Amino acid sequence: MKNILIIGATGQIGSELTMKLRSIYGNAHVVAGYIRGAEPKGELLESGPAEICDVTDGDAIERIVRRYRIDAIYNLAALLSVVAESKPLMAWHIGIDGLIKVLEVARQHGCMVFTPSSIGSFGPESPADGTPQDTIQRPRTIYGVSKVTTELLSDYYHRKYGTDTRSVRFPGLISYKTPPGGGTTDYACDIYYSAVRGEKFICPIAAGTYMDMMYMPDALNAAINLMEVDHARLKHYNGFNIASMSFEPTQIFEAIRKYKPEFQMDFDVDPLKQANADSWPNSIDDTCAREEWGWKPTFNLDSMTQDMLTRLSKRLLG
Ligand code: AKB
Repeated sequence: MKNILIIGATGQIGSELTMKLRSIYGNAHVVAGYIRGAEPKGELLESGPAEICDVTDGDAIERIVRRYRIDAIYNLAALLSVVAESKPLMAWHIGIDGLIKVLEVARQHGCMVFTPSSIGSFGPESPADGTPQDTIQRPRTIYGVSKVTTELLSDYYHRKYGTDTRSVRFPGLISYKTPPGGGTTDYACDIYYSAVRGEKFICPIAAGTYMDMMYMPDALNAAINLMEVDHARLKHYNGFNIASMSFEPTQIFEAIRKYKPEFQMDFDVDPLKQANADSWPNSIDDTCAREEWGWKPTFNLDSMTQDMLTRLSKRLLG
């Protein structure tokens, strides 16, 4: 990767990935692609090039690829699982009509492409514990259907045209910088905001519901390390399971209580989020990612909690 385009650079992953890639590849070599209404601000805007880049506009993507001699695209444009369920056509349009535009430009210009998949690509028939890399994927949400399609379409371009497509199945991502919006796993981020603000947290996911989660620094390393690894080492290309921790609401609550003993939590279960969570794995098996490209997370629930509380306190309380 020499010149990189991030589509969706102002979103939860994009805002941090863009800055991290700029620190590795140089500010001028990483273009922040955004849509109107989600303009970059602050250091994201000031530290490097930024271009309007709607994922469904193939001509715009191609113009940017030519102008900056792009050879790698991180395609992060997507609606998260809960929003997608209320706007299925838009979820498909952004996720799949957009993806094929990106893949076509990549095919014509020889770019690598990274497009995230998710634990939401699994469904109730997938084995729930230690969900294997290659197993049944029959999700019941439009989000999951579009993520399985993302994996298949990316594999198709790889086999048919030799386009270098790669991806991971992200778990719920937790970050103190940009909050997620409209996902099933958002509670695991929101709970820290309540804890730092001294508010009682109302949890929308029932006690005992396990899901895979990951701290953002590990997620960024996964996206970058997979794209940097020698192609010859890979047997899978799209949809690598990656894991670092799996917990249920009471466990994250207790992890926070260790540092904030006064913190309180109650439950008000959201039926849609709960249905999604119930249909997703409790914990996935990431052996293939570890073996094929050396995936190794660095944070667990306790070290993430310490870091989140410290950094979020600084950000919110000064
Ligand atoms: C969501 O909850 O929609 C996402 C995901 C796990 O893909 N965070």
